Amino acid sequence: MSGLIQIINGPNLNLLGRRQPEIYGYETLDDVEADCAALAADLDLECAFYQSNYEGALIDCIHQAREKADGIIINPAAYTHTSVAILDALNAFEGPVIEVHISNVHKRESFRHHSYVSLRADGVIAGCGTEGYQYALRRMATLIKA
Ligand code: CA2
Repeated sequence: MSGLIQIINGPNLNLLGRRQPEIYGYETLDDVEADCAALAADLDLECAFYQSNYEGALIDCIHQAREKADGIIINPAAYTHTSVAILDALNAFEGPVIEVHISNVHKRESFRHHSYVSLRADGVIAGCGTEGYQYALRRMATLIKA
């Protein structure tokens, strides 16, 4: 394997596939993890998957990624729009960061239009459903092999 990608999901994404399928689709987070693991193997990458409903736990995961991961794919969920602390943690990570949103946040309420994390992200994918994680992994393969 030539790179480890830490995939991080924020609050309420553990409910994926169980509520609001009209917005977030029918795949569960376990399905997303399995799809990512399969694609990562094809891309000669390894991925580690993490979800938490707690801001501090997400920050700890980002700190741990500094020691072991080559890139971070993150869907910070609602913390996208509120968390300077997650932005600060990502700013201390040296590798590429890609921000993913399942829904098109720009088509939704105006409070979802601003992202603190986008100030750090090297790429942003929104509105492509759970396929967005796959696009992010493909982009990550390009970035870390460059
Ligand atoms: O579109 C996305 O991926 C979001 O990051 C999802 C967040 C939302 O606050 C962001 O504005 C956009 C919400 C995650 C909630 O996930 C659920 C999934 C299924 C059922 C209920 C919530």
